[in-house]
Amino acid sequence: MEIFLNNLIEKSKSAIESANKIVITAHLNPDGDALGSSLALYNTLKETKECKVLLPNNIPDTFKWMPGCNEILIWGEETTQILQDADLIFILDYNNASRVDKMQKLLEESKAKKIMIDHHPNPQTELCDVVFSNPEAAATCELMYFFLKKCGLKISEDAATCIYTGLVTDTGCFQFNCTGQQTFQVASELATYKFDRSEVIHHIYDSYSEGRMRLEGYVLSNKMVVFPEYQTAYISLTMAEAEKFDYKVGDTEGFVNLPLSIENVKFSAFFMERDGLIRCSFRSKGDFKVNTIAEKHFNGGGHDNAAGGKSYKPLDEVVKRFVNLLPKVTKKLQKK
Ligand SMILES: [Mn+2]
Repeated sequence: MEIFLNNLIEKSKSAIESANKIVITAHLNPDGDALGSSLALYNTLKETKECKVLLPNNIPDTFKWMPGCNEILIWGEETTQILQDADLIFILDYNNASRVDKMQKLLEESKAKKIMIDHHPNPQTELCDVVFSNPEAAATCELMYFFLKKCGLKISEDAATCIYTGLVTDTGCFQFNCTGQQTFQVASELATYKFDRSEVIHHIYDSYSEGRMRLEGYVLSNKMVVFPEYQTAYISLTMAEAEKFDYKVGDTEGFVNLPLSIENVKFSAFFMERDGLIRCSFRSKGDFKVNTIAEKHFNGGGHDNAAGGKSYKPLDEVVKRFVNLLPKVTKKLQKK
């Protein structure tokens, strides 16, 4: 799918050229792809433009090594002015203004030109002047690579490192189904750069704290519930439990994927009490869709194999609801 139409690239190039204050935004609880795409663009534009990355909340420690990470601004009263003064805003790795939490209102009210680059389905097009959206892309970083190239911007070693980070994290090291021909094309072109690719992997995957490692052991042995008859498993976690293991934001990243390593588990869920609500994550293997379940039952949405939702009910109620839904929603997975 060609989304980088000439007229849209021309529009973006002139928006960048005429902008005096560029603000790059990405979604709440930024992941490797949100940070990768933001910092790739930041590292490219900062040479010639006044440009800032502004995120709704904190960056997980795992990604603090990324080039330019120290210069990222985190949302607070004092950053209001920055968003208000912007004349060009980039919306990266999210499809809807609600994904930037407390920044939503200012973003929607802003008169700045807005360019969205994203791979989540159903983009809020009316929010933006230019939308580059492709749900088939494995990562926003994949799209960012083509965007920078098509705009004639030179991709530095630092920007390449950031793009590679997003590719690696959103594809689980190129293992998920979303990994496509273009993903490998970008990866292969990035291989011509001199940055240390194995170093990127070490930073991301070999950076757990002792507490994070033990928390994983705890949820696997005590908190994972498997339903072989539904090829489904879930993990639930309270904040009190997590805190016993010196919990830090980002520590439960990837927990939702853990049950999928069991041979006959095709659908997995993770429920965690956080920020006064229950965050729900869903993953699946093969053609079992989890976004429809997230949408219909958990106030959320997402990709076919990776989705999320939330609930304001107590954790045990949310889990109960999930378990009660299983006979109905897992029909495709039940052995006849
Ligand atoms: Mn992404």
